[in-house]
Amino acid sequence: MFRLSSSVFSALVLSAVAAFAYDPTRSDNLVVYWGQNSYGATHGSDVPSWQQTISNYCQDTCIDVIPIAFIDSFSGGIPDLNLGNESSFPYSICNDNGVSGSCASLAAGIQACQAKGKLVTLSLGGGGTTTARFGSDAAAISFADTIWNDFLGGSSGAHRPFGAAVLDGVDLDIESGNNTGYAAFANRIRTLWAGASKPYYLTAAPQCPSLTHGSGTPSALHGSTLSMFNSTTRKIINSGVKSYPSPNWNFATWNTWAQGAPNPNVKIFIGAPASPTAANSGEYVSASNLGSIALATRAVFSNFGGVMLWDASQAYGKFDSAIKNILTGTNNCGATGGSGGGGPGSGGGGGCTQTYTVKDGDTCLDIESRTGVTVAQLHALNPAINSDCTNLIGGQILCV
Ligand SMILES: *C1O[C@H](CO)[C@@H](O)[C@H](O)[C@H]1NC(C)=O
Ligand SMILES: *[C@@H]1O[C@H](CO)[C@@H](O)[C@H](O)[C@H]1NC(C)=O
Ligand SMILES: *[C@@H]1O[C@H](CO)[C@@H](O)[C@H](O)[C@H]1NC(C)=O
Repeated sequence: MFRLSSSVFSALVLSAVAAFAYDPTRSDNLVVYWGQNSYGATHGSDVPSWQQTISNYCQDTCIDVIPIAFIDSFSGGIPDLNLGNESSFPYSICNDNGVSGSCASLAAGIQACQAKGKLVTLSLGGGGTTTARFGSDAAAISFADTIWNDFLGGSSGAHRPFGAAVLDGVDLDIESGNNTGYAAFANRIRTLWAGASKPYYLTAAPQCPSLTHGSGTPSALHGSTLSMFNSTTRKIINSGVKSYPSPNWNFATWNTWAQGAPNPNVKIFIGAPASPTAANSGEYVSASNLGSIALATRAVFSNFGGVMLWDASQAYGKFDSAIKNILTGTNNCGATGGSGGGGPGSGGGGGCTQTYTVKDGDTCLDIESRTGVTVAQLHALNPAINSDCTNLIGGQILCV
């Protein structure tokens, strides 16, 4: 699933009409991880298109939840924040080692995202790390206190990397190690935010094609998942869309578990890479294929919550809008004014009177011949299309 530099994976949210903010009752929510610059990790020379700051990805209505990835080390009980290319200034976003850092400038962007109804959470773990580990339940409980004070609603004597911004919850993307501490961590942090003035969310991406460890490659978090989510309301699962509908696709098993769980409102999302270069080889499926999988899954399973994508640097303005519009059955998701900011492709689809849904393999010339709209007009109407027209994605909705 998620790697520190490149990778793939999993599951989460959604609903029926255009949702312009996260809504736990819907089944068309879209979760997009941000922080690791998966584009930069695979396109080293295209520096201007590397990951932008978080506020750039909140300018349209496609994304509902943004987990910040990752706290990739728990060593010594100190949360070390790795946001990708942290040492490559000026395209580094910021760096914070849990004691001091340079991430305070993100606070305004995080708050701007939240003001639009989006959830911004903190993801712990990541695919490449060997230092996101708890040695004991006691260490995990202490770490929950630290995360609460440093990033969430607590404050006692804390070093706060994002200053006054109060994140909306915690995501656990634990892909190696053993199960020690995760249930204790989850129970402790739920205790800390119980009764708080705003809702907090706990999610996990346990990368578990199999609930019973019978097949696929479950992550270290897998064994802790059931007890962790006994009394929470949200959940993310790594599901391996490439294996749909077989041999390891077991959404039915998870849905059955969710319905029988102490909290039957737990939501299960399908997680997936937003680009071939955001995944390990062979793990990518196109937006149109993923959309079909999501709609077929939602039609059958009541605990389906939506789709989760890795990551913003490759999803924004392309795959994210394509999937969101498939989930909502509209073309409403897109830029809401302004230039749409940086990032590889932005906006798209919002507010046009006529649309065209890109087919896998389409070129701009194909679209011109199908719609009569010239390539130049296509570019003018859809600023997200790059000059060579090489960034079209099946399922993407264009103005024509
Ligand atoms: C940062 O970008 C470079 C590309 O120049 C890439 O090699 C590296 O993996 C990236 N690091 C992260 C953490 O994304
Ligand atoms: C689980 O991992 C932790 C952290 O690496 C280690 O301290 C502990 O001994 C491990 N427990 C088992 C049962 O392997
Ligand atoms: C959580 O629920 C599961 C399934 O009902 C149960 O097996 C497990 O013991 C529970 N764990 C906790 C910590 O309550």
